[in-house]
Amino acid sequence: MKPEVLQLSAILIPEILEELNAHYTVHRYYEQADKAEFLREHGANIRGVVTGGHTGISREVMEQLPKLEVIAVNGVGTDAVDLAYARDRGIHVTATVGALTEDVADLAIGLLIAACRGLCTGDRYVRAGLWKPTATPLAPLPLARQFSGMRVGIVGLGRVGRAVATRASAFGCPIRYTDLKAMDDVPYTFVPNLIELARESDALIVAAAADNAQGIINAAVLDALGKGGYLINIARGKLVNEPDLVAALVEGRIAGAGLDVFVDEPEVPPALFGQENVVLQPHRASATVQTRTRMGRMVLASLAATFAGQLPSARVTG
Ligand code: 8YV
Repeated sequence: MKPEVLQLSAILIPEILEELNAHYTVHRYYEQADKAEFLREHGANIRGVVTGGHTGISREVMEQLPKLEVIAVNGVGTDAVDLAYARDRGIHVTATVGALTEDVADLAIGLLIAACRGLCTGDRYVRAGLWKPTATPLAPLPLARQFSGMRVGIVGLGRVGRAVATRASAFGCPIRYTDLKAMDDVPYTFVPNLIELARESDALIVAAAADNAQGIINAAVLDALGKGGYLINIARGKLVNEPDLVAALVEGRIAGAGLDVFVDEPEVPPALFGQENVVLQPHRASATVQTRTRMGRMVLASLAATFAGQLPSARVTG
């Protein structure tokens, strides 16, 4: 009999889905109208869970899956899984560490360039037919802010933070970073204090894990970043105090932002929709065919190893 797997978030690569369906009896939790009833009926048979980094799995659902052996996170962040509880029960939690680093770093730089160069504003301007020889000089597009050479501050110098630093360095940007401690294998300047880092940066890029941090980018940090500063978040929405960020953007206390993640996805603060100084993405940093295929393969490998009685190599639970 095929092992039963509960899928908590969509997988968009057909070949990965085909393989998943070929080897397992897959229940798509997000398609269940009555989730409580579904868990009562099938919870006791579920041996594996596939979920996204942001989606994770609640402890309440885990408690209704007594035979659960593995939670394969199709993402790098495991902050939405209770790892301590999983360890206590001997459930492996795996993540796609390393598979999406380049894409996430690419998007961080893309968002920063889009925000400071006004790419989306320019796109809207052209589409609206406003680019005409007769366009009134009273309402021209404002000049943009140069990206090359910007002082970039990175919050969290893990895999993604380092990949962002490599890219920004190639644009001549001096790099500073903050983390729990200084790293001796990088040529970048360590700034222990986040407010200090913001004060010394033209752009702050949030690339930290969110397991133990919440709301660290608050009004004080944003005011230190200041009127000319940009905030980029490709990590987790909850790392930012969203009301503080919205206020800073609306009041022009920072220059702009590029956001791929939000506190309560897919909810986005409506106040941001009218802000020309913000570039918004629907949590798509890892959403390329190449990366999602790599991630999907890692998820399949984690399930296969677990059900073969082996330790999955991508486990983060030790
Ligand atoms: C993914 C993420 O988009 O890696 C993560 O932790 O949040 C994202 O890169 C998500 O996990 C896709 O399911």
